[in-house]
Amino acid sequence: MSDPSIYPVPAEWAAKAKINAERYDQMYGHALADPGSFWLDQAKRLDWIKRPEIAGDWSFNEQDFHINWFADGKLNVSANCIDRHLKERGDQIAILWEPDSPDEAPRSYTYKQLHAEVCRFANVLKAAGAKKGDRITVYLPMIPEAAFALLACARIGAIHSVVFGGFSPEALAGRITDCDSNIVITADEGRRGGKRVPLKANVDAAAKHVRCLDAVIVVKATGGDVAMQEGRDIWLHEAAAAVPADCPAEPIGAEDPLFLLYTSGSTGKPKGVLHSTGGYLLWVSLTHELVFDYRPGQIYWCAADIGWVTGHSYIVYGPLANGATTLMYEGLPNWPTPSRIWEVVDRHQVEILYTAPTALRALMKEGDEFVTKTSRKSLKLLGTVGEPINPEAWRWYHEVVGEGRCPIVDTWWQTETGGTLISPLPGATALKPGSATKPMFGVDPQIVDGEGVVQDGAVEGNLVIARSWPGQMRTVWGDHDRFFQTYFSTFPGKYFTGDGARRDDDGYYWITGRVDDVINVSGHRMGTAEVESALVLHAKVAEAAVVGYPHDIKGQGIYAYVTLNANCAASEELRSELRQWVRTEIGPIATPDAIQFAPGLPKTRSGKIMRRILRKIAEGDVSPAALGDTSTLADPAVVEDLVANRVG
Ligand code: 6R9
Repeated sequence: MSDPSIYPVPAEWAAKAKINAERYDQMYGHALADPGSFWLDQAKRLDWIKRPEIAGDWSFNEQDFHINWFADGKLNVSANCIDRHLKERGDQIAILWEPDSPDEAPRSYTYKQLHAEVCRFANVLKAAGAKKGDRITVYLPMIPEAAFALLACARIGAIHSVVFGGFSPEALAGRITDCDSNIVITADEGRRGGKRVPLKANVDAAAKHVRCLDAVIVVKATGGDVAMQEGRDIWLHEAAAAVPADCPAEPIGAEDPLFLLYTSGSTGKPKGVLHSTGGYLLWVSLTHELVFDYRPGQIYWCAADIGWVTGHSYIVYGPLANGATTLMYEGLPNWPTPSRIWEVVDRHQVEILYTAPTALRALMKEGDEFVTKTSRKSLKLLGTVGEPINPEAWRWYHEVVGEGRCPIVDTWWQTETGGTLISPLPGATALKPGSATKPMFGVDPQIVDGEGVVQDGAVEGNLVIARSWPGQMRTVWGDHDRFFQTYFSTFPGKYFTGDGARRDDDGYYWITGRVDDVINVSGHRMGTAEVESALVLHAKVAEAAVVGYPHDIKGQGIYAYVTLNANCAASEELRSELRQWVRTEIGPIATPDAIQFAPGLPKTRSGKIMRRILRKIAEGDVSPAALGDTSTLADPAVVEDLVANRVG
């Protein structure tokens, strides 16, 4: 009884939610049967300067490859996220900001105030020479000005390229150069977990390797000492005082670019993923409203960083397009204590919380009392994103955090997809821990085998999407051929996600992880996520990462890196216990060949485990050339420990 494998839609959700099961089926059917009428109807949720008369016009085939949505429409994203709300909810809080330190006062901006901030910011950009189509790099901490900057770019039709504030000067320089960006927006310093991040100094260091830069706009965030270069550097507050208060929103074609976002460098050189204006905004607005069942007045918190796509789509654009109150948090989930997230929830009476499994696992490891000593009574709905959530973490989120009261939406999507493609809708979808469940309207997922043959029924394979959806990326900046090759050439005529997935008898999708992480043991395909999930079910295991490595007899063996809970000691007994544990949980073919106890796993700053490095260590190939660039890791020292203590 305590661990059901399916959680039905609670009766009150079925009755009150915007979308119930029947409506989901009806809308899902309509979107596939008659996409033109479905999407032109959905387009009415946005304010258009010129309403579109055509919806999707696309082909994934090489001969006439193109993707357009609402191409004859014109709109402005910033006007949709701000101006159109002024009449009805000008005095409602748009952005609620929680600073790094709990001792500091939160700040908030109503829609009216947001309008004023964004207009001035847009005029500062214009005064600095920015024009429609220019690329503007945004290298900011999690402060309200980050949202203002994005919306100011959108207001004048400039293309923003946000670079995560944790990236090094080298990484920043590479991204500035790749898109030939002429303006950088930064701050004196950032703050996270009580530490200062020298953002302006990093920009100065990056600028030495960059030739395209004309201006650096600097937000005074901490008041820390920075060097200002005459003729190039501009204080935002000084420039803002010198420009007009109003800035008309530029009419922008629906297919004109809105932003560029470089994907993390785990495979090859980072790609500048380009999103366009109309289709993207429609997608994030629709999914934000329906996946979270958002109601005006609710306090909504997406605990991501604006440096990742989740921050773009679900801190800024989706919520603000819907007139929401969106909470932005500057700091870390576990600082100064592992209770911080829950304290922020209580302080601001957050009703909807959206976070990543990695954060949940880290907090879970600290013990329940950090959660249970807070109230959390305001919470109504919980969400996750970023990686498969193991059922154990799902259940902890559901039982301990949500006290069994809040549905969990496990949203599967990618930087490339713009917004959520597969997710439960809380009033429509019964939940299964670890499953992202069902596709959004218009999303046509298929599972194909290695040859691209579509598989029916309950099956596991490569996840492809057979049709275009409005929020889809439009190109890789500067390399349209790479866009086609990366996503449309593996399985011709389809968008290849790079993920593996299983579909069960109920038509639910279970993402098994990146396909490049699938291990083939003695001819059996196995999701690394599956083994990891089994390992973390063990009471002593906090986190696990599993990779394949060459094995003489089996083809590939299973190498497991295991982080233990606080106060649990590594031992040979525990090692064999864990091997036996996985054997019983999944079956003998899943038994790890090697288990390495690791105090920490190599993660990107967005929390993704760098499997490339783990695979190399498992293979015994630990030369610097093999390990590659480890500078983008949250904690590069982790790698040294892993190398020193590898097993086998
Ligand atoms: C939004 C985001 C994309 C990759 C994706 C997949 C993994 C994201 C997931 C998930 C299982 C979920 N992923 N959400 N896997 N369940 N709910 O994270 O974008 O940083 O581009 O990562 O993340 O492997 O392909 P991005």
